[in-house]
Amino acid sequence: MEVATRLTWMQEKKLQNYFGEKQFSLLYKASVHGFSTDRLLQICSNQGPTLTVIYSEDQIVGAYMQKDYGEGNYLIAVFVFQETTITECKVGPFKLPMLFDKNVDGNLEVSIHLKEKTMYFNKKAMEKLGLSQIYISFQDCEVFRCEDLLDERKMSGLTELKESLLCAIRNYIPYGGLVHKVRILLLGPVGAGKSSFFNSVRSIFRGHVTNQALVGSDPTGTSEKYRTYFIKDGKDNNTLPFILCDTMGLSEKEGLDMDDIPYILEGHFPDKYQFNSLKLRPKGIGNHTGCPLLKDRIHCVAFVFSANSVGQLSHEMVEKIKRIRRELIKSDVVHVVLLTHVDTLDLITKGDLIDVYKCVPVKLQLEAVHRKLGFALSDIFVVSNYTSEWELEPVIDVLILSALKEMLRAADDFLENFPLEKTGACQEVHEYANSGESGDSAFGLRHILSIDNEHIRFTKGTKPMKKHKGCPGPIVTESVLVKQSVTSGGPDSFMKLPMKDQTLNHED
Ligand SMILES: Nc1nc2c(ncn2[C@@H]2O[C@H](COP(=O)(O)OP(=O)(O)O)[C@@H](O)[C@H]2O)c(=O)[nH]1
Ligand SMILES: [Mg+2]
Repeated sequence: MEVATRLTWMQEKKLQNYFGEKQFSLLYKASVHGFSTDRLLQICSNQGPTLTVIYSEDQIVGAYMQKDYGEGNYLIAVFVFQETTITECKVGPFKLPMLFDKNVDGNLEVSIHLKEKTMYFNKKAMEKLGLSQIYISFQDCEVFRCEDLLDERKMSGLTELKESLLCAIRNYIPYGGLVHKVRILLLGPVGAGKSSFFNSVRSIFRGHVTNQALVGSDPTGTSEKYRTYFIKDGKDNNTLPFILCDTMGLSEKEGLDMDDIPYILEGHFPDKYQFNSLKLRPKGIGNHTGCPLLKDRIHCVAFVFSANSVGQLSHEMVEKIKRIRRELIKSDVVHVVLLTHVDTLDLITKGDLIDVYKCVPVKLQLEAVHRKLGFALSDIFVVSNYTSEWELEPVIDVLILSALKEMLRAADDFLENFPLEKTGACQEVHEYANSGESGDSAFGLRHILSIDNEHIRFTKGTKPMKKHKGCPGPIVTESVLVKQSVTSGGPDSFMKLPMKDQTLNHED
């Protein structure tokens, strides 16, 4: 049976951080292994640094030993832990096992008598530690092995995990090859860390910390532009199979206009589109990209919230987010949540990021998001963005890459369920071809020579299609427009219709 500590998560964390970001493994517990010094020394020798914790009625006291019991004379850090405060005083130097020697009363500043369940402090130590008596009686005593949270073994495990995530993301092919790159929309309150997330992803694939997107520059977020970011893999020209779309932040009064959201989702806004706070959004296509294709639309939405403020989202903001969620559910867009700023939560250190979902303050925030906004716990991913670091850290990279991988999965779910007929592709091509529209018809489909289930043949020199009547309307898949192949093709340029199980060789 596993022996459990009496320390609460918060107490353990506080001690871990206090003694230099250590991880504790419980070695000995007097109430289980016996109140015997011999037994304690037998179990706890040759274990490296240890922390001894004594539980009295109303406080926790103890000793941190930086060296092994078997070694020479050393100083010991004795501490008293009351409520949230740790008071420490150094005692010694002496041989560490002497701490448990009953016969040294008066010779040492502090000693622990297991059999009698008492701990002794001389007057000086008592005063330094703010205690009111020289003897404390206790109920239990525990000894922990203390290891660095991020030791070499863990670091090499993290590096391996990072490499496998990088490999999975680089080799990702969107579902059915329906598009070449999936578009992930980052949506969330001003200051949540959307732009920082893009910068962090870019940094990881660049191999060093970089900042392309402007971060935290405009607290109102009102002058922001819509940005669609391609990300290069390393320094070569290959771009990765996803595009991060960074929006103006949501806010109670100003910020992103809710009416813009369907346009963003359908892919009407070009890169650098200036959000129009005057609501002069032109009807139809106007300023927006002519006719969005399946590749232009959003395939996954990542809501971004800061872990240290998600609990305080206003009622208006919560309602806004719920409205957007309803819109997404209506249009079958799969969405996830990114919880940023996790590094700023109380007691969380870099080492905790290894097992971040087990940390109590993180769990509390996950539950708050779930309760307040209704997102499933399994759809919430925790990250710490690169904001002040100079160098990449595998532990941060792994969190960001894991979240990104989940977003690609979500995009695949969307593509898998996206009804092909909804793209309007096959139907429209047939309709136009059969309607006999000629001259400057919207798509110049008079240039189609023939259509079968797999190919559309065009006459030489067909112009790229510019306009689509009725836009914004049904989305046309990328293959129908075939800009490049039509203009540069031979007498009978042809392209494949977008069958779900086919991979289209089309350059963006
Ligand atoms: N400590 C910490 N700061 C962050 C994190 N993400 C963003 N920030 C900071 O939060 C502020 C707002 O970030 P920004 O990316 O501009 O938010 P946006 O408005 O959602 O694009 C900036 O000062 C960032 O440096 C994070 O994960 N941890
Ligand atoms: Mg931003």
